Amino acid sequence: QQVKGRQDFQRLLEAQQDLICRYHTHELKAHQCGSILLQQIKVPLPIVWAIVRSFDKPQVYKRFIQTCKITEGDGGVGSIREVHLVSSVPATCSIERLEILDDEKHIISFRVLGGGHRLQNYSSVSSLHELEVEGHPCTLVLESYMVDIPDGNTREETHMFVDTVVRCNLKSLAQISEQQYN
Ligand code: A9S
Repeated sequence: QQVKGRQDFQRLLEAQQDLICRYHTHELKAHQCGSILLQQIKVPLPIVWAIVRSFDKPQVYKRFIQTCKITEGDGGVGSIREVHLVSSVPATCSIERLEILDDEKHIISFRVLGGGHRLQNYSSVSSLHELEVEGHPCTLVLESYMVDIPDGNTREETHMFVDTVVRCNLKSLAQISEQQYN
């Protein structure tokens, strides 16, 4: 995606390079694939973070999720959620554990423990970064993931499939954030 305010973006990447490398570097095994996507949202960070940090309510912006319930924990690190997916996707449910929730660095990470779908060992990290574009407060979201390549699928197919889902979630996050802000 194109990011407006190129210089601001470059400055941000330089300033936060340690954090980005630390949280978005995944050690991939031979049967795994991963990627990183970014989304710029023209909304101040606290509004976006409030949506992203709610481990118990992913359905607010993830359109493939129909319902979610916490089965273990209080929504903090170590909590486990059971999400039920909409009927249009080739999957039923997913059991996911909250791995990182950092309200200062604005990082959230979860890992798939199991469920009725093909994305085994999926894990993702999302980080939010404050950015000013043309004088307006903006949020840059970086989301990286890794996942096992399912039997019978190629690396490219897996990569394309997951990128499509994540891009869709990020676009929806931008929409919902903008609705709340405006
Ligand atoms: O939920 C996320 O943040 C990211 C992804 C890639 C979720 C994928 C998914 O929920 C489906 C959309 C249903 C696709 C899972 C866990 C498995 C799928 O097959």
